[in-house]
Amino acid sequence: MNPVVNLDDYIKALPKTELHVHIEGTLEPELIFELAQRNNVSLPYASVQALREAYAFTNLQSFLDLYYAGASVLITEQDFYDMTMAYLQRAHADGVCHAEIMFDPQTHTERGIAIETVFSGIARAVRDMQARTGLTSYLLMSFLRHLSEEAAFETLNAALPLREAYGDIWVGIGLDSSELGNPPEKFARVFERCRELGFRLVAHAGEEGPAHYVRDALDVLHAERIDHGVRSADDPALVQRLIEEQIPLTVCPLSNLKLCVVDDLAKHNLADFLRQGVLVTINADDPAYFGGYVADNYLAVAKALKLSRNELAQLADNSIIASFLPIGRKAALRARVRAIAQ
Ligand code: ES4
Ligand code: ZN
Repeated sequence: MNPVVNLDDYIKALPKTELHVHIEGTLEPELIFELAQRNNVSLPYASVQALREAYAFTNLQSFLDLYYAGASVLITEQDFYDMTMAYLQRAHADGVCHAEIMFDPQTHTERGIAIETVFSGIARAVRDMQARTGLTSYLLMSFLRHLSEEAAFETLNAALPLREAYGDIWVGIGLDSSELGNPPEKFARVFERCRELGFRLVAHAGEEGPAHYVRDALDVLHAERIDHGVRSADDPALVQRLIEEQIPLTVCPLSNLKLCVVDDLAKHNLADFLRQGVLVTINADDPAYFGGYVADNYLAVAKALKLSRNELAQLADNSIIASFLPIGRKAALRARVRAIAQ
C-alpha cells in the first residue's frame, strides 16, 4: 500500500480479527438510554452525558459495577440484536473480517431473561451481518467467575440444548469478570466438561491477577488462548513458554489504561512481547466503556509505542493466526495482510 496513506487508513485497511470483545461492553450510552426508554427501565443517570461522565474507573471492579448496571436495559431479543448489529457495523468499518465475541448469559438470566433470548438476538445479528458483508463471527459463551462453578454448570446445561440451532457460530467458552480471588482452579471441572464437549476454550488471566493465574489457565483449564495475560511479564519462564508454544494473548491496550492496569500506554509491555515473539493481538474488550474500538486501539499503541507499519501488519497477522477460523480462511486473510504490508 502507498506509504503516504495515513496511519489510521493503513490500520483500517489491514484485514483483522477481533478476538476479545464482550458484547455487553459494546453497549454505547446512547443505546443504553434508547433501550431504557423502550423497555421502561429507569436509569440512575439524568442524561447520556451524565452516564458517560461516570466512566472513570480505578480498577476492574469499579468498571464491572457499571457494566452490569448498563446491561440491565437489555430485555428483548431485538435489544440483543440491536446491540450486536451496532458492534458489527462498527467493527466492519474498522476492517474487522472476523470477530470472536464473548457474551455473559448469567448477566441476563439472573435478571429473569431467558437464555434463548440472549442467543437468538446475538446470533441473528451475526447471521444478518455475515449475509450482508461477509464479516463472520463466532460466539464464546463466558462464565462469570465471581459466581460459583455450580452456577457455571447450570448455565452450560441451560445452553446446551441451543447448540443444535447455534453450534455453527457458538464454538467456544470463556471466563471473565472479577479475577482476583477467583482463580482458574475454581472452574476446573466445568472447563473439563466443556473440553469433552468439543468447545474451544479461552480464559481471562493475568489482567489484574498474578502470572500464575495464566499458568493455571493453561495447565488446569487447558485454555488455548489467554485474554489479557499482560502480567505474564512478571514471570520470564512463563513468557518463554508463551513464545515456544505460540499461545496467543488477546491484549486490550485502552482497557488496560482505563482500568489502571498500566498508568501510561507508552509503558505498555505489548511492544516488548511482540518483539520477543509472543503471539500478541490487539483488541477492544469493552469499547463503549474504554474509549475506543479495535482500530482506535491499534492507533493508540502505534503512536505510544512507535510501532512500525510492519509491526502493525504483524499484529493483524497474529490476530488471524490466533483465531479459531479454519486454516483455509486463515490462509486467505493472511495473504491479504501480506499484500497490504508490502
Ligand atoms: C471484562 Cl476488562 C474485563 N475483565 C474481566 N471481565 C470482563 N467482563 C467484561 N469486561
Ligand atoms: Zn475482557
